[in-house]
Amino acid sequence: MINIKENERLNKMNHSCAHLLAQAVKHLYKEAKFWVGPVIEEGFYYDIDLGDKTLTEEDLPKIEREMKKIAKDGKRIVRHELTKEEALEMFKEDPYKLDLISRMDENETTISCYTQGDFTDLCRGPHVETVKELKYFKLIKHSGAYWKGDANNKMLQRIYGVCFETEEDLDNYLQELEEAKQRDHRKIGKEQELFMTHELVGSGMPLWLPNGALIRHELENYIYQKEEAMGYNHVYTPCVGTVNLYKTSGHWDHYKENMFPMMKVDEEEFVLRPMNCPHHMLVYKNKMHSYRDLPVRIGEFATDFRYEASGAVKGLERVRCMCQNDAHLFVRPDQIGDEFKRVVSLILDVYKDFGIKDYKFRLSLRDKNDKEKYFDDDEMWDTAENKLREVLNDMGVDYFEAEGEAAFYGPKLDVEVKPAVGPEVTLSTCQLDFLLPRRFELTYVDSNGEKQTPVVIHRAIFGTFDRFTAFLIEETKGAFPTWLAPTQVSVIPVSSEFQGDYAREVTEKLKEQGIRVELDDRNEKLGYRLREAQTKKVPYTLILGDNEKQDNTISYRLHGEKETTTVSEEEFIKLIKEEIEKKELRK
Ligand code: TSB
Ligand code: ZN
Repeated sequence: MINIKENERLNKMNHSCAHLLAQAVKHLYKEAKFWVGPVIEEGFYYDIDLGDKTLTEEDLPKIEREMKKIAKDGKRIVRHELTKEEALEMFKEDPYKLDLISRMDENETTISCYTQGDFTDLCRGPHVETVKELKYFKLIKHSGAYWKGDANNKMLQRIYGVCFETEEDLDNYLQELEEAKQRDHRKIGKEQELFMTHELVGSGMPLWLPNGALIRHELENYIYQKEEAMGYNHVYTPCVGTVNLYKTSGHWDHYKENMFPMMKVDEEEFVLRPMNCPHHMLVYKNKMHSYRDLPVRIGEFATDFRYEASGAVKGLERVRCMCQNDAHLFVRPDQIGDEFKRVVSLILDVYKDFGIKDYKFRLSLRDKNDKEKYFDDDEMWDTAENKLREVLNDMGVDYFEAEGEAAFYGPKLDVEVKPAVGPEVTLSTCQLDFLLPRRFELTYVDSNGEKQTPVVIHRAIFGTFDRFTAFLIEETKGAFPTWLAPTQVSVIPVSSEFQGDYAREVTEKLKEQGIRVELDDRNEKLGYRLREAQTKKVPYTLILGDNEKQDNTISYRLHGEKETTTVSEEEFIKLIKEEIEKKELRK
């Protein structure tokens, strides 16, 4: 989708359209007061105080009609400049504008306003010449938004919209938006019974239903095998730790706002863990290590809890209870490059297996001025950051750099992907850490018999099973490759009366072969049952009629295709088992 913020002309039009929206709202709701109306990647929004009124679905078309009316009238958009005093006087009845004016830069002596007809808004501009230029726009949705994003403040009404130069552009955009909605993992997750949420469990705490759990199980087996082959040792550790554990690691000082609050049990103070590194440090420390044993690779499918703002939680993509595909690799300084390279290769390998092509590597560095978040040791940071850069350049991997995105303990390489709806998120991550091994006083004995401190690489290939599954649902639009599909084969006798016994026999045979198969011998029309298998996106639908029964054959139809292929039972079993075994992607 086009990034409107980055397109000069569209940016200007969307900004003007935000003013047009505000003007229309003011016409309809006299008491309306306006906070800010910025242009965003997807168009624009305006945060508005409507007193006690909460917008409903029916309000948007009304506001849109008023916008059209004003636009048709075609008033010019005129810029004026005021002194700060004049502006304070002009907006003296408006606490929101007064707040904005009072926070303006000391050096800003003049303040600009834009007027169109009966409406004036404080604004830096630029704008289009006249509202007549705004023809092809649409209000997309509305939501509540706390003033300044602070839950202690008043909830304002946010209206989102978008504006284009031509009708065709707007239509294309709306169509893309609709397609994105169809791909949204929350929608497919419900339709295919992959996961659910319940207010009694809590927000950001999804429950994986049997179909989703099957997918997750396959993902676990897949990555476990890869990691085992690469010399990882997997452990199980508790999803709580004491406050002291997190004080030792530094999370208590640097990560507390992302953690659930402490709970006291007898004399011990516990927290739900937000990360698994401290536990793995202790596993490493449980025995002596020689330089020859390194790298030591400790992996775990580990449950973590993080405080995510209630407005930020989203399906499986951003949750408060998550399971990381985590590992901590304890290496000698001379092994950093090689081990980091192996992790990046594993990421590339996994993405290839899943057919993921649309992603970006982000090298996340510290913000040199933020001494509070990042521990203060320039040399350590520079060494770590340069090392990562060097390996990436060496591997010829494309990446961009982002300051201020590092973990508090070190720089990292993140893989960024774009969900169907909403901003980019990180899937995989690989992080370099010189700090935690020191804080836990980890050692290994070098070739001279001296104690040295190892370096730790934190890495999560899937990130979390939660987020990866969300991404996979959207990538595949719910049509999972056969090895992952909760139901791999749907067996449909043309008539349950005449071919029901044969269909049951075939179903049993496939089950014996470990294939996830469902028999649909309901007394429903064939067309209806075929359509349902299509909607559920089952990879193979077997249609068994008299011919098939007589010849002991199978006619199958692949999801999304019309033609049927007839093969012997053995052939079918061979072909589907091979496809599952090879973890083939859908064609
Ligand atoms: C890799 N200590 C490291 C670990 O060893 C760590 O926790 N890194 S992390 O904070 O970046 O988290 C790992 C991954 O979890 C992220 O890359 C992201 O893919 C995933 N993740 C983070 N927050 C959430 C969340 N709220 N919901 C779902 N997945 C999340
Ligand atoms: Zn970690």
